Amino acid sequence: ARKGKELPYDNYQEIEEIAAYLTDIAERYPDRTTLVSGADSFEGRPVYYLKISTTNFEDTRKPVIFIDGGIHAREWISPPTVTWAIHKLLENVTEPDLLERFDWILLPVVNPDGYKYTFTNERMWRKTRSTDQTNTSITCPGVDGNRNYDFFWNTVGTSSNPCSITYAGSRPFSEVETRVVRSILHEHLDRIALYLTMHSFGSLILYPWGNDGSLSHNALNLHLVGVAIADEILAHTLPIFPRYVVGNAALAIGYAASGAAEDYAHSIGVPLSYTIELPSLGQGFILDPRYIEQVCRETWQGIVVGARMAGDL
Ligand code: ING
Ligand code: ZN
Repeated sequence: ARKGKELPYDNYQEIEEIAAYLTDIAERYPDRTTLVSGADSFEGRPVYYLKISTTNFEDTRKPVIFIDGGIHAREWISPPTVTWAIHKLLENVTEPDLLERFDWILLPVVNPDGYKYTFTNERMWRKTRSTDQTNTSITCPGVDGNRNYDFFWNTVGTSSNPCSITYAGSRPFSEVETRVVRSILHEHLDRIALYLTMHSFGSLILYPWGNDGSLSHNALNLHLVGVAIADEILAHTLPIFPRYVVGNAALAIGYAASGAAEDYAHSIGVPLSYTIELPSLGQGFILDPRYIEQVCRETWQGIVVGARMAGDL
């Protein structure tokens, strides 16, 4: 294929650049990709995801690997790890087995409005940018996307106050952006083998249940695959980065929270479902752009191992 638009990995990727990249990729790889806008965001931006399949996505029975990013606006290292996966599956294929064995769904930015807002207005914005009738205070827009899923919704680690950064929303799936993820999960539920939702920060691989610290029926496999991903990342990381810790979400991160994507996906039947907290270097959500490519590379190596194990279970 001709060389197309390239996304920066030495600087953070703007929402318009990601959209242009996805459009260009879909044009350059028409027989392997389908670009879908799951919906328009609250402010009218497309919530894009790319389906990748070497056969026909709709009539194969291959297991699906689903990865999303950018649900939390300020966690800027998350979207490039998803666009890097697209790059590695289409433009720089070093693991052809992953293309043959699996279909892929890659959604780099779940929350494009919030993401945009962190570039233009407020670097530390976390939530969506929606307002509604119940969210009376127009001064406090936005819902925490990772508290908005329908799993013990608004019961722990959440707030009913629209001005809180962990506002759960007026009801489960009040946000059009989380409804896009819900639709993908349900549409392909019978074959999603692995779901990863990319966050920062903390160098953690978290698995259910995040709402109460209890373990699921599949906890042994969740832990086993999580440790394998962490070991692979460790083998490819730099010594300056912290070592990944793998564990139950509530216990490993130190607080319980309901309505998270990872818990919801597992509760409806996705066997392997994780929140990945990407690394930072002591400045929280701010990671020097010189490390973006390194984090993308090591995270991809972890995804490779996770996918292969998911396919073998
Ligand atoms: N961390 C996640 C959050 O939404 C999490 C951690 C995930 C807690 C799942 C509980 C369940 O708070 C970040 N960085 O957003
Ligand atoms: Zn987050």
